[in-house]
Amino acid sequence: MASKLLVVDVHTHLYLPRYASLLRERTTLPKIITRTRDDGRKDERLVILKDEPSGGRPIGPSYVERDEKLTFMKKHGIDISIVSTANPWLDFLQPKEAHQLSLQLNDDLEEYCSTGPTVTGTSMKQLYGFGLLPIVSGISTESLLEAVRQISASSHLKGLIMGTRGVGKGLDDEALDPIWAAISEAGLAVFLHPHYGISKESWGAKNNGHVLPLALGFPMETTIATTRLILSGVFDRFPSLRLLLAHSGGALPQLSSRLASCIDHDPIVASRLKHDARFYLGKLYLDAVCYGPEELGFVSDVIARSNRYETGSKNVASGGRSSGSGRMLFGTDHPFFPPLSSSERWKSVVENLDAIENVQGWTEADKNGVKGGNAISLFNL
Ligand code: 5CU
Repeated sequence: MASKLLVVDVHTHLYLPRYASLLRERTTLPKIITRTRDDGRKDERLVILKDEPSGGRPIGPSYVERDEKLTFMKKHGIDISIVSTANPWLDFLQPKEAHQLSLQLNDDLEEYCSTGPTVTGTSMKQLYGFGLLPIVSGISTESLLEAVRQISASSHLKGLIMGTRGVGKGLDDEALDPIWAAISEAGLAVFLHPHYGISKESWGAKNNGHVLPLALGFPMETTIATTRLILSGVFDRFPSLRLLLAHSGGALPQLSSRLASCIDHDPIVASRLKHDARFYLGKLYLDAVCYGPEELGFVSDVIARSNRYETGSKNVASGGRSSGSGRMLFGTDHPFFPPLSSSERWKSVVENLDAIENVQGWTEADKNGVKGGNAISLFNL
């Protein structure tokens, strides 16, 4: 019962020291650069996205130091964090280096979590992690499977974080079938997270900083990658695959009926799928990083209605908003989007917790589930 009251952050990032050192050594993107300010002090900046305004964003200890993560958690009442390496993971490396580094970083992350503190009064740790696969172009299936086995054997790693490129052709590439099979069999969750956004030509010539790529490009990338997974039949072939989508699944919930209609009008695609596209949304898990109660309520409804779209189900009623909440999980996106002063509480935490609190039709138990109970069940903490 106590577990229902714990707050668990499933969307919280880090760069492990080994990874940060690699970024510091690099001269091409992604990289960490050091600038000397007017007052002579040195200042590190992280450049991970193409065409970043003002030479990247400040990067401080919050990206790397475990104590900073724990201080942030304490300040905001977060009991447990499932931490993951932030984008762009190993995407920019050659297969050999990606393979070696994935194994090292997974070991580093296991140690980061296992040697951390315990939640008072429980046997649960405060830190768990999502590991990394060396999922880059040219990698062998065996190297990917080796990383899946390693993560599975690491008791504090509860899944893995993955971008959308796959081994070069996206996640709907059949070459990944043995990986989906191994991940499903191991009972690991996959946290699907964007990095590339969509083509910068879409953003026009005005300087809008990071707003368009982050607010729209990131979620659209997740929307497209997940839709391609649905269309490829991955969820029919691997029905126990547990996929957690960043940023509440982007635009997919809003577009899911349109998607179903387009599939209906395309017999070749329709004949590939066992169910109406809307059914598959009920197989997903979505973080609750969308900052507004109305958006969370809507996403919850879309998950709740999914059972109506299972082939063969006749006149099944929607499960109701409450039932959709069971697949939604609180997150912060820390250490991205920091406040301007160090004494402030982070808006990304305050707004996402307030949003959960204010969803119409969610009971106290639903809200506690989204804040932490669902994560405790999903990751078997
Ligand atoms: O601010 C950003 O660029 C990001 C990012 O790159 N990754 C992420 O998870 N959140 C924000």
